[in-house]
Amino acid sequence: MHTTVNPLPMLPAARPGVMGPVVMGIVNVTDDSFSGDSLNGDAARAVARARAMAAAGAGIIDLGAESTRPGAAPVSPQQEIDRLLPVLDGLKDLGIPVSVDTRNAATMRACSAAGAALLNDISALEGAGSLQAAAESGLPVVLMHMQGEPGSMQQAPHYEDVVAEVEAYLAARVAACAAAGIVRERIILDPGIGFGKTADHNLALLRALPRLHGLGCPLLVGVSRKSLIGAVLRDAGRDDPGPAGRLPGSLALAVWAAQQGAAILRVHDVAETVQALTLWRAVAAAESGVQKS
Ligand code: 7PJ
Repeated sequence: MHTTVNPLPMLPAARPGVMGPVVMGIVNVTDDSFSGDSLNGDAARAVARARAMAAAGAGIIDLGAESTRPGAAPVSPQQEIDRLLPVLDGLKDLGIPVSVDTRNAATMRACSAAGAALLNDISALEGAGSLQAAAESGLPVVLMHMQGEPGSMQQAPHYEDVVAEVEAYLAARVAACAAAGIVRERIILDPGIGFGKTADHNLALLRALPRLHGLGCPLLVGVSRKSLIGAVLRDAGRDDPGPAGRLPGSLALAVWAAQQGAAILRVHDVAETVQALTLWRAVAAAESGVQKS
């Protein structure tokens, strides 16, 4: 008998009757020098946060141990692995897939062996050995566009045509994956909002999501609390409340991305995003109100 295995079981296509994007909850596992807790304490907190997000309606958890903020302390693959494995272990029975946000081949290998269900790479598997590690894992992958490197990418982002260039880059990475044995059916693409982009670049990409669907893969969009929101507010003569105050803007962009067909939304505020999407879904699925006879 021939059985078809869905290579992306966490996506909407695998959830009959449920429309709209899956919410991916962001869990950062970092040394918290403020609290001074041990690594074990951090892992326990990360596990608790992931469980709360799953209970609030997240469909995927994205675990990351490397900060990509400018000026952030570099993390070695071994440190990354040491932070991630206890959390993956603590989430074995979570019931929803756990993704790992990493640029390192060694971390991909260790985490896939430890139960990760998805590899999320902001460098689109360009790192040394990453294509091979991802191919060997058999896991689905997220390929994200970034111009430059995290430490300096916001200094002078430049494109002649941001949408065409992001589209061409992602197409080239899909081809590189195919050559390495990662089939298109296992690939999720991401325009990389905020990664080497001005506010105008980011807005153009958010408008172009339908065009990016032409690449033939589901799209992941990450806008949650990003500086794009602050930049747009300042342009409109409003104050930027800073990351912790950007929830309303994050929700507006999440609903926009949902309407444009995004498959996964990567967010910090799971319960709030699930509420916004529930209302978006109700309107999108509503009957016309015209009496059928
Ligand atoms: C993204 C990410 C994103 C994907 C981060 C932040 C920065 N991975 N990792 N897409 N952003 N795929 O959350 O502000 O947009 S870290």
